Amino acid sequence: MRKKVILITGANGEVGHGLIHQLSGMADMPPVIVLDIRGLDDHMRPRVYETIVGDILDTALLETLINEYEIETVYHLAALLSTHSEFNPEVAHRVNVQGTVNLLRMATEQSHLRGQTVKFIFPSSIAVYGLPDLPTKAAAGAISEEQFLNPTTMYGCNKLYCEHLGRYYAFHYRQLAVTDELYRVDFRAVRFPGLISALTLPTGGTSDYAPEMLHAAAQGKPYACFVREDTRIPFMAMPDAITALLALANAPTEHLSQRVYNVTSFSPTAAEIRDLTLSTFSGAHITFQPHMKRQAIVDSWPADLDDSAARRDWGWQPKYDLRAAFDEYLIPTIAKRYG
Ligand code: AKB
Repeated sequence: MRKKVILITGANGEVGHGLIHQLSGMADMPPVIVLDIRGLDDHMRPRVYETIVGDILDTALLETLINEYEIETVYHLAALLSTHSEFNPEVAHRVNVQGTVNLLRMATEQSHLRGQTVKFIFPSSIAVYGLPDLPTKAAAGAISEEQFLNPTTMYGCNKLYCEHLGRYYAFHYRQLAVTDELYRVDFRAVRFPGLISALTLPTGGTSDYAPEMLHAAAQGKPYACFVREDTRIPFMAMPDAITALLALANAPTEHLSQRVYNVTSFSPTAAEIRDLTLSTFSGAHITFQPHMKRQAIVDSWPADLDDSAARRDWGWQPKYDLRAAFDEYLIPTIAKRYG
């Protein structure tokens, strides 16, 4: 008998840590195994059943995993983020797209082996959107899943294409084969806004200015924000992002009218984030020195998202609005973290 498990790829990132915390505290959950090229931070290891240091491009390794375990659900978090990806787009494509194909293929094979569909949960991103200019962005308001799908970054292109791949593997994989595919993957994706965690800092993203500003202030370090004060994109506190992943994973299939969902919480300007940061860390030294090329990326992302489909289909409801995110989660947790 192979052991039933949940697999998290890219588990040593900030979403991975949050997800492991949450899953390891839940009753009646299969144990978690993690796959990350960097391994897993020591303090997280007791929370998981096995840590595999490895690459999602290593198909032999993925094959070994499905022979050793019965994987019920895959949370495929491994990815190179938007800023990082622009420095080496082809590497990003390999990791973000080929890596996802490898995992989808593995999950399909696993579905056959266990005679039951494997759930495949995929964090997509606001980077799939591309608004042509600031007046259009201002006029567009909260945009729905089908609007402005013209990403300008390799990461955004990768995420959008992987959403299509997910739907393909879920509904059309090997559609011309002589024998019908009895078990395909159960693919579900959320398009995340920028995420802000009190415990970890992201690396290589373009929405990173918000968490960077706050973490720098908490440590008494000066921070030069790389976007203009009036820059507005949607954000979410990390606990809500984990709630969204788990709620989507647990939603009854018959409730899902689509496979890719927007989720969002609040849409502050960079100046509003600064003001809230200063209201606690009054001595913080925050300046604005826009990096024009990173600014252009953020300007192409929407100011707000329409997440009504997620609210309707699987009861999505963020716990934290902007004020609550700062007062009840970010400030107390971050203050404790840096003493
Ligand atoms: C990034 O900035 O690349 C990510 C994202 C918006 O998906 N945080």
